[in-house]
Amino acid sequence: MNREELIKGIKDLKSRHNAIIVAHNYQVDDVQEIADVVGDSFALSKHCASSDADVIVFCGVHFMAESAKILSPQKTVLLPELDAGCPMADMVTSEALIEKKKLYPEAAVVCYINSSADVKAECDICCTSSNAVNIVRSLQEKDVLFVPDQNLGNYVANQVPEKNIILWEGFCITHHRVKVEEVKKAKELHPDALVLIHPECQPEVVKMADFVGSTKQIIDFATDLNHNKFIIGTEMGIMHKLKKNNPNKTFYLLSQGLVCPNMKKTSLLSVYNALNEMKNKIEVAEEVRIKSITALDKMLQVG
Ligand code: CIZ
Ligand code: SF4
Repeated sequence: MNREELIKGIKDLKSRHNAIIVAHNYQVDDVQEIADVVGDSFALSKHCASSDADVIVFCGVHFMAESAKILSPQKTVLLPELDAGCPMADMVTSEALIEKKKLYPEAAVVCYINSSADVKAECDICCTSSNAVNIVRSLQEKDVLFVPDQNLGNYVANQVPEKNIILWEGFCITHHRVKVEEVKKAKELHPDALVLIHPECQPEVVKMADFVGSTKQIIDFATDLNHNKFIIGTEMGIMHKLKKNNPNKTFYLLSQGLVCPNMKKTSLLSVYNALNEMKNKIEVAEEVRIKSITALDKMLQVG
């Protein structure tokens, strides 16, 4: 099938199965274009929960489809590429976390949404890169065990100095490799561009940013600001929406290394195949789901 046939086939399958397609901001352009909604993981999961679709095709990585399933247990959730995982999320297991918690019995346990349902089930509260600072600030406890991203944890620690943040040694392979030299070079090449950086980058890199934020915050900032040149320090998939929303502004990707191989696995063909065969269903054991939804609900209460 060629591209047009695939797009037409996906549309037909969508209406036959009463399905919606949601795509993360890091997906390839073609997949973003066929999606009903494009956004960050939590916004997409919330959208899925409030939709009346029977089937959700989640174009993203495993923990994201799992979060959608946690919030929509009665719906069928398909992950087009079953081996699209998040290496950072895999850097913490529930077993290792249970052991670590024994060392810090007084600490609140906060998990970044980039974690498995099993890990979320062991945490007090979840956070995203949009709300991590507010979530940690809202806690009663002074000690906070933050998993799995050491870089986001470090960023939060700087913003909320009254807390004692215990870091986990996880990191995003894509954001962690951005170098200070690359930021310096990009600034030299584009001196009048503002530098927007994701907090999954290392602290020295984050320090050089004009603005630090999640994918949604970066898109909103660049769209709303009366400025027209930006250097973008997050995964390259975000460039599609930035350019589409702002045809008169110029965006430079900070580093050619800002590619998440797992996010790039999903294609029109894999979306078509998943829907056609109704395959790659994501399941979360009910006991784990109930425990993990508590961490997500608590995050929602903080807002
Ligand atoms: O929560 C998300 O979707 C992730 C992983 C990043 C972001 O900044 O949106
Ligand atoms: Fe995981 Fe990083 Fe890829 Fe996001 S960009 S899915 S954190 S590996």
